[in-house]
Amino acid sequence: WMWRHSSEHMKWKGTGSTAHFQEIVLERCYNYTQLVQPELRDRDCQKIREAFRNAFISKDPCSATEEDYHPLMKLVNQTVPCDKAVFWSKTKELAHQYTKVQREMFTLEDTLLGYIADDLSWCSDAGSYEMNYQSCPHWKKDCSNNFVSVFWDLLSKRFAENACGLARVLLNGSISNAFDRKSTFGRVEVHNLNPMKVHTLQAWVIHDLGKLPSDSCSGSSINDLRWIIKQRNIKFTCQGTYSSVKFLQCVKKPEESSCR
Ligand code: DN4
Repeated sequence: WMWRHSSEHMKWKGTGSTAHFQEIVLERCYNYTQLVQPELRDRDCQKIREAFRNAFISKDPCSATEEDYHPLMKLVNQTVPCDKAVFWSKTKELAHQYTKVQREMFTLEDTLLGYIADDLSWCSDAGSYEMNYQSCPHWKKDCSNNFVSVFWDLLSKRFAENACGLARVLLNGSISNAFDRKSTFGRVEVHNLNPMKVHTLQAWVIHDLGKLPSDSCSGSSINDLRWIIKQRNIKFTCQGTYSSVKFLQCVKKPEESSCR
């Protein structure tokens, strides 16, 4: 047992599969399709759970490919209405608070597969019909083609490809590079917006209340983004404050002087 434990199960540097992964996937799927977005009520959650599992079970956890997830993607097949997609980078909590209030807007995690997988971890081992609950490959320290990273990259790519009309992105002005070319947003989503479908990318650069901003619409990282987007024939706009988001921040910190 000691040998199995150390050399077989703790071999990766990332957190292991989430306990009760299968049950959580099924429960989230039913919650989403029956209560959150009933227009997807005909999706088969048992099949979705099975296709998700089949994508990675008994496979080498460092050899994931997009094809592994194609059956799952095909089962779900969801589109987001035009003008409603919200991208984010280093602003996950705020972006989700925003779409929770603005119910018609969608981050990736407000689509079925993003909702199911949010904050979960999953992997197996070559030839094993079990999940590995001890450890999974860390995307930086072990391998980038692990099943979690490939899943989010594929989902992010599709989310961007399907966006239409006005697209929005919530960026973090309290860090030095609000736009980071190496983030999923900078590496995948920006390059997969379709100029035939998306006319404008609107950036909101939000900074923490009561702190001086570290980056802004006129900073060099946003200029990078502006340049990339214009190069792709999409209009770019940027604003440093956005009242709807400011109100959300003020709900959490009503004592802030800028909230009075
Ligand atoms: P970010 O705030 O830099 O990263 C968001 C989360 O994704 C963090 O927990 C990152 O982990 C993790 N992450 C980023 N890249 C990878 C990767 N290659 N493999 C595994 N985990 C990764 O923001 P971002 O710009 O990278 O990603 C946000 C955008 O991409 C959004 O517009 C979403 O549509 C989409 N997305 C969402 C998720 C999610 O909901 C994940 C990836 C992409 P760490 O840097 O803290 O270790 O979880």
